[in-house]
Amino acid sequence: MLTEQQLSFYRENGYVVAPDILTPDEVRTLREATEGFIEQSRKIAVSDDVFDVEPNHTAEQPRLRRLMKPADRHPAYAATLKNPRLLAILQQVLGPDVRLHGLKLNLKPGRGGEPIEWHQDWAYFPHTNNDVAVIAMMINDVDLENGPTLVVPGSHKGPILDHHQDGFFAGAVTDPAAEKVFAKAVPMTGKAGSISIHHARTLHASATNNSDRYRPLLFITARAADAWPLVEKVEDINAFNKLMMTGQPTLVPRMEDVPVRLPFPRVLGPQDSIFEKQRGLRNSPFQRAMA
Ligand SMILES: O=C(O)CCC(=O)C(=O)O
Repeated sequence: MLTEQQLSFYRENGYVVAPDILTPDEVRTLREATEGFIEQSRKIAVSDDVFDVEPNHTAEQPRLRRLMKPADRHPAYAATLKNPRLLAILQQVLGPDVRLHGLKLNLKPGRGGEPIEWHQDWAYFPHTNNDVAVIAMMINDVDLENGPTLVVPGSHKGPILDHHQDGFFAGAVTDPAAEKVFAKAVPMTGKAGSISIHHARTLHASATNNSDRYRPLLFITARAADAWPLVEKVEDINAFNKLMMTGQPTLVPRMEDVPVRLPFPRVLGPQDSIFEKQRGLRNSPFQRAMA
């Protein structure tokens, strides 16, 4: 569970890091599973439905940046969705009734693992109310060298910035005026077994991995059961209700006065990956810093 202090820090700043949430055994199982998938990715040359790899990925030097649908690939990842400590924390943050939005594993290989550009998750998936949050589980230590997630404190209370370029959703902030805001960012670092939580409206990015270590982070995105998605189509209510992690579903969305800018039109196909989508960004503070 989060302490009162951690919870109020989260509410005020839109993020918090909490140490020692996963047990050493849980961390070991997640790490072994993850190392296994890095090994397996040697067999593929380009990204497919399971492995999303960097352009310079090879069998000799595997550069796996995301494992798709991790809960379907290994029981260690699926188990995190039922972990009682994580569920209790989600209830503290989102209320008693919590629905999964998604689980993803971002790996960020060492020696130049790609940055993720500044964005707000809410720009991808706005809901009818503010109770949407992301837990990141640190499977290895995350430090300043290996590409921690960076967050702008308090930005969850601000506007949704423009994420469009040339009339298409670009998946990253394109407003040049936002750069003075990025300068206020802080890194979310911690030992393996720690978690970070950020609000879906919090402005965040992640830096290049300059270490020689992988930086795997397993992300649970979750929402209050009454936070209704404005983009994801709910066509089958039974399937939608199977996403309940704890508590009761509802047919009564809770409406709040939230800022929304829809992520349309989208670029479809392989470009729909956050990495490929963001690659087309003309005004990237990270690419400028590396040039
Ligand atoms: O990998 C990270 O540090 C951040 C990931 C992220 O923001 C995302 O995948 O939306």
